[in-house]
Amino acid sequence: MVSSDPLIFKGVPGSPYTRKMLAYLRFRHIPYQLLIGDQASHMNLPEAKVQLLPTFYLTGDDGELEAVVDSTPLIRRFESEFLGRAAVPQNPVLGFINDLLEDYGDEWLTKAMFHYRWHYQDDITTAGKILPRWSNNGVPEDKLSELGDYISQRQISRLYVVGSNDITAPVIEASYTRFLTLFDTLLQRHRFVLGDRPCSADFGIYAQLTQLAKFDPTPMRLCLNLAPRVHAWTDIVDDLSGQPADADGWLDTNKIREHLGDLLCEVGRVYIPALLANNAAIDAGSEQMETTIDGQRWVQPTFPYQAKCLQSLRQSYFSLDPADRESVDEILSGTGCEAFLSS
Ligand SMILES: N[C@@H](CCC(=O)N[C@@H](CS)C(=O)NCC(=O)O)C(=O)O
Repeated sequence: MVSSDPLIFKGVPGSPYTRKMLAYLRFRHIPYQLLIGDQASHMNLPEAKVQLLPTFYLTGDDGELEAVVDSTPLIRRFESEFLGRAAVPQNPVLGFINDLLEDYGDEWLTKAMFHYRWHYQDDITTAGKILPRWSNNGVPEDKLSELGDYISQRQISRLYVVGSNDITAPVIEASYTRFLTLFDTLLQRHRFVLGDRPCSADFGIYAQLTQLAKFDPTPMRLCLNLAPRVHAWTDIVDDLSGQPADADGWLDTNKIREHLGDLLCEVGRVYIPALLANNAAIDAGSEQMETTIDGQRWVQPTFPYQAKCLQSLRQSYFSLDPADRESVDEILSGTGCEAFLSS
């Protein structure tokens, strides 16, 4: 029988969301056991309805072990189940900004991650070589190379799912390089997104950077050239277990605009328009969204999960009291993010 203490989960190093949870658990001092790749398949564990990495095996209300996925709600669950060293700020205004930026990392930066990995030959070759080894490192060489070809073909054929294609490539790439530069500047002001202690948005952004800045050759080169500080930051966030979580580490709400204005403008420039267009296409019953992002054409299949992201962002906004909502309005004003309320 598998016990839920330490937390048991399945993942691989090439899965950004696995890395997000690992770094989060380390910072929170929550004990865990990570089943890497195929280790989980020998353990008679339950299967999740949607098979994603990471998958956590947690004790449900009925006392039975259940498979749970989705890093963002999992983090909220662990925030209430484990006390101390919080990564979701209690201040509601910071909390909303954290939600928004965590989603940007999870849902937008991941487009760059998937795009670079499976668009350029150099990156395809590296990923095809290493990804199968991350899951099955003991397997003979010929099987690994077969598996590498299989994974590469499968992932290349799914590039369209995240909206990476020849039309959108320039938008994704320009957005990644802008992000690198502005994040580099942000890190010169404070160590993290919401000041001098990490929040879940840091772990979301870091997660994509474990691949973009540290593994896939093309985006890694860009990061080393444009923003070596971001490359180094990714190593630092890997293991923050030895770092303090001082109560005064959080940013003052009146400093949010100054510290995060450029990042919020980037989110408003690309991610919010994508969320709104996706939502409108789903509402219209369409399976395809076609819109303009950053002045250029964007075409991709609709993504129902991201309609949920928009909905939960709106819920998080409407659960604020009027004064906090006003503060959020002031912070978002003119960044493009304020459009998240429009249909
Ligand atoms: N929203 C989920 C996303 C998880 C996700 O997309 N995981 C990827 C790996 S990084 C996955 O399992 N994709 C399905 C596949 O590769 O078959 C989360 O935050 O955990």
